[in-house]
Amino acid sequence: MFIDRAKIYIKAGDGGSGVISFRREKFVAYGGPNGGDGGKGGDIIFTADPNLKTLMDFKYRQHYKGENGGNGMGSNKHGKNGKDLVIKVPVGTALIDPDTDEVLCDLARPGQTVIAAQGGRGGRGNAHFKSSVMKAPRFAESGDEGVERWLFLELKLLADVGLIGFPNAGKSTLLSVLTAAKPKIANYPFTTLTPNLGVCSWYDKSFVIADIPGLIEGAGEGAGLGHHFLRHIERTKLLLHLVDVSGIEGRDPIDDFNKVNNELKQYNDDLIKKPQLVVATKTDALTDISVYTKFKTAAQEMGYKVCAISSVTSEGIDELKNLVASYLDKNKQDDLPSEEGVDIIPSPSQDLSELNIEVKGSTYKISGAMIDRLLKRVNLTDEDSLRYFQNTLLKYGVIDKLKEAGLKNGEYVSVRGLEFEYME
Ligand SMILES: Nc1nc2c(ncn2[C@@H]2O[C@H](COP(=O)(O)OP(=O)(O)OP(=O)(O)O)[C@@H](O)[C@H]2O)c(=O)[nH]1
Ligand SMILES: [Mg+2]
Repeated sequence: MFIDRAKIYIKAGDGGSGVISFRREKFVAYGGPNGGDGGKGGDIIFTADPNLKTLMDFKYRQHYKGENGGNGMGSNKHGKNGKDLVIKVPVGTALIDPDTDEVLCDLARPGQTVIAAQGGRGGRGNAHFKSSVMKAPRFAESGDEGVERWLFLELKLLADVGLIGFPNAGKSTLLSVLTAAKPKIANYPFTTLTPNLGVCSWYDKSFVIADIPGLIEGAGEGAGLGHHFLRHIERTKLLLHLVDVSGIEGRDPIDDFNKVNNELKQYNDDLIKKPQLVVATKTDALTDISVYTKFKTAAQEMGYKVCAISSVTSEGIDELKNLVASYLDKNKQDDLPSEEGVDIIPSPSQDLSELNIEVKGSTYKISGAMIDRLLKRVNLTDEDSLRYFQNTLLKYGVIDKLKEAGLKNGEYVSVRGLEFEYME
């Protein structure tokens, strides 16, 4: 299993502010409040897209932000809601909390969608705060801030294509030509000891290729590097079977081809049934063209399609990419059911019941997530706003908790540096 990772920062849009406004009409001396609400901030949404293969895009861009909601307007007009930001990720991407390593969501199915950060609620306009005691509220709420957080995106890469063949057939060289991978290449057998992976991009398609160690006769009994590494290509959709046809090493390509297939069969029956495209390699160094033509005819007679390439001159490379891309396109796996409905990841540190009270003499300092949220909505220098703030503290039981902590008439409550005298 190979893992592709990226760390990104997401911030949902802030809610728009509610507005303070009063009706102004001919013959109506004191019109009532008609300030509209702010719009909601845009969410950050992830969706699993089967056309994407890697997290490459996220290496270049790290910050993602949802649109802010518009402010409310007079005449009870609601502010515009911020646009959601939809981020497409490959199927199989997990969203992980970098602080706790907790998997927040595993986008395993095509089309699966999750809201990873919710946009802030729009603030309410002053039309909401009209009551029998407050006929003309000169107060409106600010919008809530959108959720922001860091996320790890993690994708377990599964190769679409596996490269097989004898040692020195040119597998790692071909991987280095088709992809940005830089595997070790050398003119001795078993250069590759552990699988290498690369992503080949070809026009609007991309596919993952696995280069594995070479196979020799008797690998099933432990010859060479054995054959346990074949598990890395068990889930590929296509095998490229590389055969050196240059004749430089004096080998018989047909014999090499059959021996490798024999080892696949011994490993398991499914592997030999996997579709193979035969790739004749090192055509730039052909010593005897009849070696190649004989091999080609033999492979074709066995029912294989043969493609000839040189990783040195690039001859046949584009044709090979076309063949692989169109094969994968025709054999797309549509069998995974897609998922409907949208999940929501709870926002971090949103325990609104959290309340800290610190007592210093006759001053009770309060703080916590709920107080922070409330403070963002109000303007403490405005009398109506202040009254709303105090009522909310009462409504949510903050005053009761302060009393439990010992608060008495005439003592002080302190919030972010502002002090109020408490009067029952
Ligand atoms: N002339 C020529 N040489 C090539 C070509 N492709 C690979 N080679 C050479 O063949 C040798 C083996 O190449 P590798 O890519 O390491 O072969 P491999 O199949 O990965 O070998 P193992 O990892 O040992 O199984 C190296 O010396 C390469 O430079 C080619 O198209 N033309
Ligand atoms: Mg190699």
